[in-house]
Amino acid sequence: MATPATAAGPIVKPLPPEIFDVLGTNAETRWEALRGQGYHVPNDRFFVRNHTSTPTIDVDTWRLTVFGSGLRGGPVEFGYRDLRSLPSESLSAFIECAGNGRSYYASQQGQQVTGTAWHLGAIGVARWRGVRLSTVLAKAGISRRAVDVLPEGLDPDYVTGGVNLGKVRRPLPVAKALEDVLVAYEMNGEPLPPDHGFPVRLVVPSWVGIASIKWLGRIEVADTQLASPWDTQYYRLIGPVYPPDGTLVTHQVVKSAFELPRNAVLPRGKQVLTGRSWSGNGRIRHVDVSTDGMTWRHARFTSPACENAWVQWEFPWHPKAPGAYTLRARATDGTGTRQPDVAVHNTQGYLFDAIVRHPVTVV
Ligand SMILES: Nc1nc2c(c(=O)[nH]1)N[C@H]1C(S)=C(S)[C@@H](COP(=O)(O)O)O[C@H]1N2
Ligand SMILES: [Mo]
Repeated sequence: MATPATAAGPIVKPLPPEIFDVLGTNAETRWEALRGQGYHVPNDRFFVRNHTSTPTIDVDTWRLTVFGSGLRGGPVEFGYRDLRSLPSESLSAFIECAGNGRSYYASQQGQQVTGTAWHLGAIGVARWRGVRLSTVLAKAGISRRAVDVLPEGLDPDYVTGGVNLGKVRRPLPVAKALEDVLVAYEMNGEPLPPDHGFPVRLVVPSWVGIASIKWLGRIEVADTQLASPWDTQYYRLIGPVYPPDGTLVTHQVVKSAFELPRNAVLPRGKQVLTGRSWSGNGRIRHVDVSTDGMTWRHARFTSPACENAWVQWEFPWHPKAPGAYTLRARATDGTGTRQPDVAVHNTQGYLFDAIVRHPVTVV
């Protein structure tokens, strides 16, 4: 009999160094690997954030169990084919880690933060297909008294600092769960790849990535508020400007990135800079680019600017002299919020929204 294949590391898919930077159990997409790509990030270029490791799940025995005090009756189970036979829906949405950009708290602002030191590559936009969570919850008999749902992954327990925090799980208020959340089984027209949650994951548009639980196994529905370390200990903004127990992180913030390597070497003469901007608070209205830190000009949009996803843009540039330059892009989102020069510090380094200074050398 063949030996079951075991993954060499926490991530199953290949991680070629020209596409990914590996950070512990995670892999971030290099922004230069998105240049020339379309609106959606191909599955083999999409960043991976694993608390532990990608599990192998047998789809024939896999079940999603929905249970709890917020149902009118007892637990309800769904198999993979049950879900696939329900009405399906597709949407384009980003999944972005709340800590995306975290390394810039230290490198741009000289501030200490804990957590994975991502640059800006802990984001991707995909076309997701699946069943609305509202449809699944209706089938399971959600009651009008339901307050919170608690989706839980099937990956190994998360153990940190000698403490077992259990399965990766995070409560979601019923209002959001019923609004626009997808129980997704397809990513860019293919079954979900193992690293991205096969057989099914949640996609929670506009919210921090932790809400989009992968390898979904159970959903508790409760008529009381639920809690987990992922909303009491992590994913809270803690710092001088916040209340003592912090502020819960829900929506993502506005950000921009150039599709260039850090410290890119660029030729002198006419060229076109490209990038993308996004926000968890409405579509991007405009993007300004500066190559000298003083003057700003609008970038030209080369894709639609979609809510819950991003906009692609380009900016013609003609550097006349060789030397070191600092590129800056700053977006304004649907609420009129423009990226600031400095992000407000929080101890765990979430939601870095400041303009990122991108050094390049012209030769
Ligand atoms: N079960 C489970 N779900 C999870 C995680 C995890 O480790 N286990 N990581 C979360 C975090 S922090 C992020 S940012 C996204 C990343 O999704 P991706 O790996 O498909 O890019 O998945 C979320 N869902
Ligand atoms: Mo994350």
